[in-house]
Amino acid sequence: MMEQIITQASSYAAQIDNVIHLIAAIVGVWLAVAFYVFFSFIFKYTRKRHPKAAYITGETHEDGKWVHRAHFVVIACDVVILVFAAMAWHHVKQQLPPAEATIRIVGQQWAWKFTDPGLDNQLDTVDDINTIDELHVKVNTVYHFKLEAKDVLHSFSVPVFRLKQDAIPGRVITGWFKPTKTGEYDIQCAEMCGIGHGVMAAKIVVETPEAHAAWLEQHKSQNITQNIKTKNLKKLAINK
Ligand SMILES: [Cu+2]
Repeated sequence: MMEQIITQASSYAAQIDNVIHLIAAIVGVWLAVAFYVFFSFIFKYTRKRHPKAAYITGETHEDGKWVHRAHFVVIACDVVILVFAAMAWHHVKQQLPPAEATIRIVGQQWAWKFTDPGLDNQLDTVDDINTIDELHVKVNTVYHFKLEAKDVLHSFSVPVFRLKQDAIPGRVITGWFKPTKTGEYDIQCAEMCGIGHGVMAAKIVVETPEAHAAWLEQHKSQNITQNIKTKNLKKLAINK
């Protein structure tokens, strides 16, 4: 159902959708029951058929049963939802499968900066590739991300991955995702972060290993120069 509305493009998207389906099904049944009772009472207890209203306090054991029984069923439904939600949470947020690549994501007013480890697959080396508002990743690869915020709270959200993670100034938050479908998808900031929040959109390009290798090759020389420049500037600052 959810996949018809929005593509599933990560390894855990289906599990999260299943929790949404479960909640929709349970709530849907209760909605139908509530409407059935509501309308049947409207038709059954018309003024013509029952001119005098009965005053029911709910204090007798017989009356109380109608409240308690419904309560227990609602609690049972809550427990079922909790179990499936906790399983999804554990898989997505508390497990960290071994990384095949690690990227850095920095949110700031009002753009996303991405750092790809480059050809050596190591962050903080000279061949790192920095991009603004455009993230390139390889399909079927487990990525760890190091998420940071430079100024205020942001939230890194990739709807097709069913991924959303707050970025908090002063903290480096590690998470993971595994893209499963090639294509270009939206990245959004999902936390009000100032007047430009609405324009803080970016895109993620999930590509085949060959296309990703070509992208790395295409960007390496340009970024090596940029990084060396930055390093030299840092050195100059230290020497002063
Ligand atoms: Cu924002």
